[in-house]
Amino acid sequence: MKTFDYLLDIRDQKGAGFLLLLDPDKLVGENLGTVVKHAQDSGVDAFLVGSSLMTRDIFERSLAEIKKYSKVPVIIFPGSLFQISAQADAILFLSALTSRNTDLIVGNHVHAAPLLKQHDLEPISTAYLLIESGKLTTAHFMSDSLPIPREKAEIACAYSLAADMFGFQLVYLEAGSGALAHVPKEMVFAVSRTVRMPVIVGGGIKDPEAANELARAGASFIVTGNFFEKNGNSGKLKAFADAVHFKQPVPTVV
Ligand code: 1GP
Repeated sequence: MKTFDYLLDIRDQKGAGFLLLLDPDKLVGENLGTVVKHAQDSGVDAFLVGSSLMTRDIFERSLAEIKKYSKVPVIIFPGSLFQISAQADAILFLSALTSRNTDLIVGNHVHAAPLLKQHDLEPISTAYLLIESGKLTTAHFMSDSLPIPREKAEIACAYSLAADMFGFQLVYLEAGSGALAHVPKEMVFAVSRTVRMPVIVGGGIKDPEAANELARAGASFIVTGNFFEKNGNSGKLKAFADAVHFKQPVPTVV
């Protein structure tokens, strides 16, 4: 089964999917096997692996370790062309539509595409939209984005509609890792009613209540990372997963 189809199934069954971002740079010194197993047991539906800025040459090694223990898909969330690997199940083929750097809209993709084909790595075409979130995040800075103002849902809708018309598979509303404020639920609601494609929301989601609100507003997938990189918070993974999986299973009639 394609990873994208798996993700759609999860969304349909559970209301929304819970994706955990593993940034290899931030997990130095951690036992990745333990992290992965605990996340799976807590209800994480897939792992995203990547970083807006990697300062160590540990991408392949980290990915191998994550793949070794993961029973759910491992999807590259690339911060650069250096984050491509045959070891993953899929890659978010990101076009940073809010960027002012054409290489990040379509440019690096020309270099990447033949490699993805050679590796038989499933690309999931993703319109990546940076949303204003209270401070300049690494994602905003590195993607050279002019972020969409948080109260201007209509701009996010228009971008998403254009992305839908181009045929993107996903739209990612990104507040940036460690954002002060996550994407507003009103924007998630508006975008998810405007386009048919699934909406991913990430950045600055710090409690299960916010995750639940965003999922109920229409996010198909919720991404968190930063919160669980901090000591002592991994025990809250299950509460997040349960909050994202808001749809109750339909009882079987006997
Ligand atoms: C970043 O959306 C992700 O792309 C995760 O953000 O680290 O703030 O949870 P956080």
